[in-house]
Amino acid sequence: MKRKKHQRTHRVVLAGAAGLALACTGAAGLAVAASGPGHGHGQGSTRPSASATTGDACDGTLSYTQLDISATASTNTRHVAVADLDGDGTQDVVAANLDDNSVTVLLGQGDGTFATGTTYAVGTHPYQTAVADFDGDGSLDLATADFGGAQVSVLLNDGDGGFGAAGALDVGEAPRALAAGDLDGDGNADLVVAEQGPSAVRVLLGNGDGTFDDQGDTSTGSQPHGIVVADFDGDGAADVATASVGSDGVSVLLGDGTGALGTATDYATASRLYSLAQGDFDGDGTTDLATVSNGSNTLDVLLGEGERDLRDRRRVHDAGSARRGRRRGP
Ligand SMILES: [Ca+2]
Ligand SMILES: [Ca+2]
Ligand SMILES: [Ca+2]
Ligand SMILES: [Ca+2]
Repeated sequence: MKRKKHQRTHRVVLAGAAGLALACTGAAGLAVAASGPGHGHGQGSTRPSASATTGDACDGTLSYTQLDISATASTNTRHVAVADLDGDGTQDVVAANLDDNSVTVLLGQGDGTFATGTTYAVGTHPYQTAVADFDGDGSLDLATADFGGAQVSVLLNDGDGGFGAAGALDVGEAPRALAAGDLDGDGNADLVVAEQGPSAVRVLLGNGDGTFDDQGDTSTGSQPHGIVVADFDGDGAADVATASVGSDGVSVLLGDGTGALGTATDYATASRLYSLAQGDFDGDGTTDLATVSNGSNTLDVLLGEGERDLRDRRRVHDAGSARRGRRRGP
């Protein structure tokens, strides 16, 4: 296994954090937002907390200042996302409040601090938020996976970082995660939803006006808990990958460019996967995957091979051990 040495490790301890997001925030440098049940779970005191650099660039020279942000009185904020929601060039934060059936939007003020949060009602038990421009007006909108309600809530941006009443889309049971991407290449943002109940991913093709066409379910590994959209085989069409909490593996479903997904190919990993991230981690130009295991406290990195041959390009291998990919389904 190849290992790259890192010059420096930065560690920030956030007790009980379950979600984490990082972003360069212009003059404020790097902002860190974290969330989790450990912050007073069940005591009505959970809130997103944030730290920011005191430097003026994201150059790896970091010092942290703890910012006490009381974003919400609700409990159990499970996920945070970072995006510029009001278009002022400064990154903002949106927190999904699992037990308050709401999201809280914290607008960044450009100096590492955030304005008082504004909370918007969504469906039952929102577990994760995805950010994209669903109505094509140039402002980023929000969608939540409402775990308890078998719904996805969509909140459209008014252009200033404010959001209207949530619209609801019915999906499969126990949606745990969702991601935005353009599955059919029409320029409109689409959604993919990881459904823990049926162990499937649902594709919702965006019409570009904030509405979606439901394309139905495609099976994944057992109980998907994380989901990403990226082009894993390099054919220009968006694909989907999910991380399973129930079957110790990552499923890759190749898109055909029309919004349809092929049969999942599963890759074995450590147990109880809770989240999934994509990126080119080894710099070879192909898309890789990283997933963390709640069961064994490990990080699995799956490096994409990206060959054009169909059989080869379905392969992803585990950076830490021999390839264990196997074809799923009949
Ligand atoms: Ca902003
Ligand atoms: Ca929009
Ligand atoms: Ca689309
Ligand atoms: Ca592809």
